Amino acid sequence: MKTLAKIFFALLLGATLVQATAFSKDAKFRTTTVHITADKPLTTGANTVIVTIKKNGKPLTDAQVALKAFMPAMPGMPAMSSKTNATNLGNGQYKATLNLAMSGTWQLHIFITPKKGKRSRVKTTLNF
Ligand SMILES: [Cu+2]
Repeated sequence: MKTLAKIFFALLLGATLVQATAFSKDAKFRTTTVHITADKPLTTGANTVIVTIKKNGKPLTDAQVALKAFMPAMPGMPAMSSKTNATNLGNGQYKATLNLAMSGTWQLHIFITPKKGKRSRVKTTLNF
């Protein structure tokens, strides 16, 4: 009975983790909207994020997406920046791993290059 309870709890926890969104942020540029989520809270080091992109309310499925996180120089700290290409997961979702070297406020630029049409850049900030 105890084992069964443990298994049940593990399944429940697993299901919860899959659905959990510890981080969420929205940004917009003209008709392009971006919804950024992460299963875990942002932290120093590698962070996997899912970026959902819509154009005129419809998922943008065929874009090349790159993310650039940067922090300007501060007293006693050089400027920091990391750029990464996102993987297309389909349905307008793109997955990327951001490397954030320290806590604080990061500027995030999302570069979106659709197969057809104009390129766009959506700007936001990440804070942790
Ligand atoms: Cu800094």
